[in-house]
Amino acid sequence: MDCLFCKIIAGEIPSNKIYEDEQCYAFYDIDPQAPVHFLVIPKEHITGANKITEKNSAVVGHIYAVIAKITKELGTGDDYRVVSNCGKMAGQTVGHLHFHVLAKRNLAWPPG
Ligand code: DGP
Repeated sequence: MDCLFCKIIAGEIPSNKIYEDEQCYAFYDIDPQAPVHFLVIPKEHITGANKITEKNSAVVGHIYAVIAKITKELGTGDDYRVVSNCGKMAGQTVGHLHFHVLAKRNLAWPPG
């Protein structure tokens, strides 16, 4: 499958991995927007948040639990933002569901 993030999961494209289990993969973003900025992705190829269904949604809860664990390990405290851009207008550039985790700076709201 011609998917950048599937290739990262498969190890065909190198990444700075933080965590991996049977359901998801976490790695640092190549273009960090905060002192801590990593991505967590399901191993299943889901193209975006709009393709989450009752059937495949369990991984989303798992990913949030993994994020809580990783942020603790990275010492971000309880202050972080989770973002999943869906569609071009929202800024999605990679067609594989991903959750950005940003921490260790003050984050403005609303985002641009
Ligand atoms: P989004 O724009 O929401 O679809 O986020 C895609 C993110 O993926 C963006 O912040 C940059 C990151 N990214 C793109 N290509 C690579 C890559 O090859 N390696 C890593 N580590 N991150 C990448």
